Amino acid sequence: MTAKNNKTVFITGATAGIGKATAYLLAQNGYRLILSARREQRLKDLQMELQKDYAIDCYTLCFDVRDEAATKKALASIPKEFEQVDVLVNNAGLALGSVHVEQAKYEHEKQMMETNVQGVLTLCRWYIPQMKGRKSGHIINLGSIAGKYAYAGGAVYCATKFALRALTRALRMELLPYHIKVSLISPGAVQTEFSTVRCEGDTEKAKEIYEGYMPLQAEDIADNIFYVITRPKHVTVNDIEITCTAQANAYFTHKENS
Ligand code: NDP
Ligand code: 8X3
Repeated sequence: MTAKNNKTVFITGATAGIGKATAYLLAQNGYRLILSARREQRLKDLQMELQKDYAIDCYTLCFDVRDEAATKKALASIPKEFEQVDVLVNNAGLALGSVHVEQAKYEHEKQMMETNVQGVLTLCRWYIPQMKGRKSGHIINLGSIAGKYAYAGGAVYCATKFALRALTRALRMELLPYHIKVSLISPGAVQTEFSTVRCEGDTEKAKEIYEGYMPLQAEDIADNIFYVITRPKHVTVNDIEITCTAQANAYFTHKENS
């Protein structure tokens, strides 16, 4: 039986990859969870599994972070017992396409900007007032090495993650008097549905991205998130940059058979 933890963690983008792995790890450690994403059935299945296997309190919310009104409506519907959020993990995000700017689609750019930047801001705006009121809380944003090293074919995705890094730093300063922690985790390549989404469902192309080396796994980043959450009250991890051993940065990955 899992020992209960009295902290509530809200994870956006919990239906796949890093968000889902984080939900498992935190459930194993008895945290109360609020999990969100757009795919409702996946959320329900995950909730059932976590409640059954770890006997945790788990609430799910289905909404698109790009839709401010829908997001606020969903957040306002949260029952009293899940009202206090101690840790907000802004994880929902995506890249679409790997083409040069002049070939890129406006709709893709819009979706990346609205998900990776504005979605994060909407969630922050909702939870910061209660965190300020309690003078405690923690916001963890999922950045990327793409937010540190811009690369050709990733202009807009990189721009969203550079923006996220900037807003994370500004938030850290704004929230300093309120003892609210703000952390950024910036991974390199992680083997998740991210590449399938980026390649617009072309699973063969997505698979090739991870060939010839051992990429990070979603569980590696969940482990980072758990570490960041479990530091003592007086310690804040501001920034983690993490890559697999075969990757130095966005430009250099050592592939064995290429
Ligand atoms: P996945 O594609 O595996 O998971 C993305 C999650 O985000 C899904 O649960 C998806 O759920 C959710 N999501 C996407 N768009 C929306 C939306 N508009 N509204 C609500 N939820 C949404 O990717 P990862 O787990 O790899 O990515 C998680 C985060 O990590 C992202 O911010 C990504 O940029 C970042 N990252 C990923 C890296 C990688 O190589 N994989 C490396 C560095 C950073 P649903 O579709 O059900 O809505
Ligand atoms: C995802 C990592 O290198 O595909 O954020 O941009 S990368």
